[in-house]
Amino acid sequence: MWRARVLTIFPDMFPGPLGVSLTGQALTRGLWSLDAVDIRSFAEDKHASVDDVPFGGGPGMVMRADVLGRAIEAAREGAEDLPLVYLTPRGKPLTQERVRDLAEGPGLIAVAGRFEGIDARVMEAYPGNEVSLGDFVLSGGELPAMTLIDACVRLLPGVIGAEESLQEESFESGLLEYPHYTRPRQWHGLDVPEVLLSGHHENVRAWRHAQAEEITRERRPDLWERYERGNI
Ligand code: 9WO
Repeated sequence: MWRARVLTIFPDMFPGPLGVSLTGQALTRGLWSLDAVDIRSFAEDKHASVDDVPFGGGPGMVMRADVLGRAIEAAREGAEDLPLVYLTPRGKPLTQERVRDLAEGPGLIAVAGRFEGIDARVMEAYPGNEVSLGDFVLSGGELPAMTLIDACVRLLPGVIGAEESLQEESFESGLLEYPHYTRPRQWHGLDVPEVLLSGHHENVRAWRHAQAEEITRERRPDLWERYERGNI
């Protein structure tokens, strides 16, 4: 069974959105497991402190290396084979390729920091993959941890049906998604493109491909360049 462990000071945030729909059903069916490890339970002072003022001064608080270190040690127990992942805007941008690699492995241990950040010695003592979801700052690493886990779990065998897996392949062609339509055929004076009602599967396929190309060229020159280079 694929296993996710998340280190957080807010274990009540879990399973949260992972407990519903596709990922929630897969969790109930035992296709994967989730443990939220409460970092605060590894605090040893009477106030159960997990943070302290930054050495060198400056605003905010920093997550303590000793407390987080003990939490990581505990989370690794019986899970020595799981890669450690730090969710941070300083990390390598997450890609579908990395998601696939993680989904094919035994699971992951995600470290979800809070405050201004975590003591840098933690990453030295417990090396892992620093992963970013994008160039923005959140209030903590929990939502990125959930996002990463969601991306992995939907790829696990048996989680989604054949139809959706084909969708996956189409994304992995390197293009953005083509637009989707369903009933009603007319809505707010807007029609469904005629070709989709034609029943000509080859025309439908060609139209969707052209749409995916156009939208990728307009919105994501970076993806478009890579796609074009791959097609030379
Ligand atoms: C971990 C870490 C590792 C190396 C260098 C800096 C680091 N910061 C953290 C960390 O855990 N930061 C916390 C999480 C504290 C501040 C808010 N945090 C956070 C994570 N905000 N935004 C993210 C995030 C994560 C992934 N992708 C986009 C944003």
